Amino acid sequence: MKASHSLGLLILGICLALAGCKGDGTNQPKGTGAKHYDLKGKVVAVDPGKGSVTLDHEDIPGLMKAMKMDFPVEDPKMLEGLKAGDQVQGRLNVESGQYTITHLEKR
Ligand SMILES: [Cu+2]
Repeated sequence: MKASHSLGLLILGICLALAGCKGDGTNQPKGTGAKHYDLKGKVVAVDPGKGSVTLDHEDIPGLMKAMKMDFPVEDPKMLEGLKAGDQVQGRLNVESGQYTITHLEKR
């Protein structure tokens, strides 16, 4: 009696787990669609408080032409030691239309 009752709960549990799995199928797993680009340009302005940098960047093949624009950086610490006029290169992560610089260094 007791054993069969436990078995019933176990089967119920499996059904709930399967239903949960099906529901997750509608959600995109995090990280899909992210693209990475090499970035080269000149620092126009640095804003460590906001965690962003304004770059006069060169062409980014497959993404955009050369232009001057703001980029948020992954970690404001990346901006330490950088100032207007520095030639830099780095890595740009693009996900869901959101740009984030994940790597930045002087060149
Ligand atoms: Cu741009």
